[in-house]
Amino acid sequence: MKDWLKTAVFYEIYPQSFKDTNADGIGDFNGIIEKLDYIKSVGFNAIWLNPCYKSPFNDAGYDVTDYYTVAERYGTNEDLKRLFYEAHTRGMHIILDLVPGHTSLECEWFIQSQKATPNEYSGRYIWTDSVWTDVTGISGITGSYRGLSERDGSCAVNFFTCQPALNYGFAKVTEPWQSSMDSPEALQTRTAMIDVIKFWIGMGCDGFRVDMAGSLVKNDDEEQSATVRLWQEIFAEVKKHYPEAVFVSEWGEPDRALCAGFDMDFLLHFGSSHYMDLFRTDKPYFSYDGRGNLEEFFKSYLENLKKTMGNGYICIPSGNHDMERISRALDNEQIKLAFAFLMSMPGIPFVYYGDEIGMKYLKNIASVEGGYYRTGARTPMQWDTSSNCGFSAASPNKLYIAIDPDEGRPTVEEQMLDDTSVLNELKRIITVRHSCKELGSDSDFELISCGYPLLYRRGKKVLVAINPTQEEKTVECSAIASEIIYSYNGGAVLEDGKITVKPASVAYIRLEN
Ligand code: TEU
Ligand code: CA
Repeated sequence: MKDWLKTAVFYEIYPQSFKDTNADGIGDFNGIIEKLDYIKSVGFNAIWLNPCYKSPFNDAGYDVTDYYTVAERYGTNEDLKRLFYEAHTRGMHIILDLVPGHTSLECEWFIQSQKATPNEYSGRYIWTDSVWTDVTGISGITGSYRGLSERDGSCAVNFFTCQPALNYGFAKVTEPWQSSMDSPEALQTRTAMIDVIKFWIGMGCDGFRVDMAGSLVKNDDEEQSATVRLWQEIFAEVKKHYPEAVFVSEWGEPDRALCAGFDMDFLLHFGSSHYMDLFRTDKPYFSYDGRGNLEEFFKSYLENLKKTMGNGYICIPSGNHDMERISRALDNEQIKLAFAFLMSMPGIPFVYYGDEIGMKYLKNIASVEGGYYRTGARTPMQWDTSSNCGFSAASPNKLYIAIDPDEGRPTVEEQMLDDTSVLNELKRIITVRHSCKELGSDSDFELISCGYPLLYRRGKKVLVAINPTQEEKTVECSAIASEIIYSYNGGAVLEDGKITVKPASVAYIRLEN
């Protein structure tokens, strides 16, 4: 395990919306470089960058045209290299987004693959042997691209219609047009993707977040064992050359993902994690009325933790570019408590850009680049009170997505000056995480109670108590306090076999032996 990962706190950047430095209305690499000191000042020491490769942007860049060249709108490969360098000089790390499951329709591989004459790329994608034979009903395939190619066949797609699925083979081959996992064409796809990984790591990137990592082998079994094997084989090759590279999967099944060789996996809005119960259901746990329920969340979490301990990390994100923002259901006070939870859990925390100031989720705004409901969580970062909130010097109608029109919108500048802001509270919380080894990624986790208050012990010695409700909560607790490491809004009192947690407050308490 790479050492830096053990103490990592990640910041996710959606590059389109972060910081524009050439007034074209869209964020760029230079903008990220400009803001590295800010990112570091909040306590983040690692960054995940959403896809920044050449693309028609029908799905915000998750439709890659050229895996080896960055999109002009963000800068050049050299600029990205400089971003890696600038991050490294600050002791920070950067991972890129790898999209191995599909390309855009404009990718040269797909253009070649659509030709009637067989060529090197004919088997790069999943094609049936006739346009009249469709590819529906196979696990891992979401639809097809039919009747638009010179080649007689239907091509499987992985997500939107504009994302033809790359061919890593089928776990169980049931039709003549399906490739096995070890067929030459499936192995060639695999090699092509390994080359992409090697290229960027060679350029100085520290690893990858892997898009739809569980989707690669089609017609897989319930346990996705063929996809697990595929990744094990990919990592065996990559790690021969780059043992230090780190990989986090968008899989949502930590047990499988870590067994496949990933260093970490996300809990997400899909899968069996009950992640949504924390901050995003109609009755999220982190709300004042105390009607949330984390039993299912912890049932799944503890099982996953047991299966993965010592083998990699579970990542609980504050949100991401695919979800409504955490602020949709939580106000700033509740967001502070949510951060106190995220930063005191095992594994690696991820914070989505803008969540650190409680940026709003904008409902019902027009879809941009295939975002649909996700667009409301992708609006430009709000830096200050200058024009376009300091995001861009372009005229407002040129912006990638319009700025939140609410005049009360939060900004970094204003929150930095306000000691009671979400931003300053998060800074304090991350500082505590970095300075207390019991709160770190690897240390032991013991759930004491998941009602109200939420109580758990980290590294045997530190008790975390969180009460999101508006009433004081008292429960029995036999531990003995030695020192309050962190408290917010009154915190908690632990004495005489009881703990009382004040309304809407949190405490990290060091225990006596
Ligand atoms: O997402 C995969 C995915 O299934 C979801 O996160 C999805 O975007 C969401 O559930 C919609 O409701 C990944 C990327 O994170 C996403 O942005 C891409 O659109 C998708 O893959 C295709 O590459
Ligand atoms: Ca720009």
